[in-house]
Amino acid sequence: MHGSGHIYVRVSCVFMRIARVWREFLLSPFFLRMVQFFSRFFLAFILSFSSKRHAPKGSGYCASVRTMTRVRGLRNSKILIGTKKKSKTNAYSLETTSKRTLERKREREGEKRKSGARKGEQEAQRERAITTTTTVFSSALIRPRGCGGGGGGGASYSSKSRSEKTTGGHSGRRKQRRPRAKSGAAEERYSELDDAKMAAKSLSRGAFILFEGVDRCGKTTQASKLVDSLNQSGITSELWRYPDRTTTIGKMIDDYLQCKADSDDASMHLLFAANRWEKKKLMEEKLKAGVTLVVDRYGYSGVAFTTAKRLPGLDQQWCKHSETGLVKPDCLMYMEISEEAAKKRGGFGEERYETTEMQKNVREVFADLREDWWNVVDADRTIEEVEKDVQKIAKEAVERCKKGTELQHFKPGW
Ligand code: FDM
Ligand code: MG
Repeated sequence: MHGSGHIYVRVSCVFMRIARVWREFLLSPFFLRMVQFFSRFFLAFILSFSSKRHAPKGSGYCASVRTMTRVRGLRNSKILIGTKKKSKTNAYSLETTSKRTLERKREREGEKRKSGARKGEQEAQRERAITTTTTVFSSALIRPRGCGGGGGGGASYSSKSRSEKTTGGHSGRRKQRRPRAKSGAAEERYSELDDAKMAAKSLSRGAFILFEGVDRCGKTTQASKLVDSLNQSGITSELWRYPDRTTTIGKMIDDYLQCKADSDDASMHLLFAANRWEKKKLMEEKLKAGVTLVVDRYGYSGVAFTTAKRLPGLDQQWCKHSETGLVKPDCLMYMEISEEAAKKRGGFGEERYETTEMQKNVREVFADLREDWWNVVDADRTIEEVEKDVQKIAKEAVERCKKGTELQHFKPGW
């Protein structure tokens, strides 16, 4: 009995000690703060689920709900609950003292305001653009000729004359600007037709007119006659010849043709092509600047003369390769002459390819190269007769290019 009584005493002592520690813990300020913290947190948590509709905008209630809603999503937010404010509507307001949260909130609100303003601005711009476009294109009115100043501009709008009218003609920048459409003022409107003409005008350029054929076919005569007549009729044109014997490459070619120097056939073919490549940029610039180029021989001669040598490896395909990427002519006049008519025009000169056999082979290759779009001109006739045809074909090409077409280039394999 004595033993069991001792055990009871010891157990009760342990319990008493635990109860004392527990009491101390419950009465400790730490525990009280914990209780306070969690009860307020719980209250705010419940409030965050209740409808915001019941509380007036801007009230503490709304703020606390919003804060708590966000708090639920914020892991490291530090919340101190100790202020229980009563708002006008008796709603509870919870104050978060997390500076970062408040800062972020302000930042976000600032951004929202900014993007809102930007959106508003964009919207206004878009509306303005739509209004302008509708005003311009829905209008069937074509600006009366008289108000645009007439002149070389023709039907296309003349921003120069208009801006000169309005600004006194002293603003260079404004001259290039597109005129603004003002509703109600017929003079300030331009039509869709004008726009199309403007677009075409930007592609307006000179024509690349090419003469090809065997020796003695009269292409040099016709080419120079054409240039003269085009220039006389106000079409700026130049006569170009290939090979261009004036360049360094051209001089090497000249030596070869005059049998002053000998060289490998493949490298000679490439030299002839290089002679065209070295002038490609200039050719494009001239054409884009509106100059019509009348060219005596080009890549077709290059392919025809090298292929005519009938050398292994130097076939048509190989010969065409070096021409790929060069400017393609807009108009090709192939001067077709019979062997008899060519013979009547006098003997060949001293140059390398001026032999009957070579010319016969060249003629065959040209026949093989011929495409549907070529203009085959009967060169057996008199100079005047041929000239008539040549001029008609050339003027058509000039007109076509003046209206506006993009420059063409030789594609791989052509
Ligand atoms: N020729 C011309 C070529 O062999 N390859 C070319 O690429 C070119 C443009 O050079 F017998 C030849 C053709 C001709 C010679 O021409 C010079 P002209 O038009 O006869 O001067
Ligand atoms: Mg010749």
